[in-house]
Amino acid sequence: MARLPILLYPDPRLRRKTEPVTSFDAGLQRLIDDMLQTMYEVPGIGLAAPQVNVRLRLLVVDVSEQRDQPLVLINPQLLDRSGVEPYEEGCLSVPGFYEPVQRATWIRFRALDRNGEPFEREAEGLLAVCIQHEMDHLEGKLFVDYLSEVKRQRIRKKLEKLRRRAG
Ligand code: QAP
Ligand code: CO
Repeated sequence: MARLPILLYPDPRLRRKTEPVTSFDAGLQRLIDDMLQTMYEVPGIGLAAPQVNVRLRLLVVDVSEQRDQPLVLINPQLLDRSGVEPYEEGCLSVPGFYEPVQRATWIRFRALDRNGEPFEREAEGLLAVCIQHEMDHLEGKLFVDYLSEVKRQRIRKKLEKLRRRAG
């Protein structure tokens, strides 16, 4: 397994369209394991394929305290949602910044697991928020898009400065 480099906002590759996964081969299994390892090592609670420069509809999450409940969602679809509340969100591609975003507090979704088997599930609280955040990545959307122009620019400028300093 390998830790993958994560693209940082405002990298334009975070905005690209993603394609459905059609092949559940060894390459995909390796990508999933690498994404899980990357998420656990940082550590984070969710990671979507575009963040590691892969244009596929694939994401991993684990919001458990023991870090032992990995969830792999492939070609996910939102079936239903309810309730709206602000939740303080961060993002592995926007390190160091946390801002409240309004999301549904309960969702029902459908996805394929890592073997290509379809499943349906409900989620609430942090898990529901995290899945919606990661599904946004598949559309090239970031949590900073929900913030005011002023806040977004401030975050962008600070991260650009950091990146220049890091080379
Ligand atoms: C998305 O984000 C999320 O700034 C997943 O310096 C986050 O795992 C959804 C992270 C919160 C809902 C609530 C962020 C790690 C991890 C940072 C993450 C950082 C190091 C973010
Ligand atoms: Co994110």
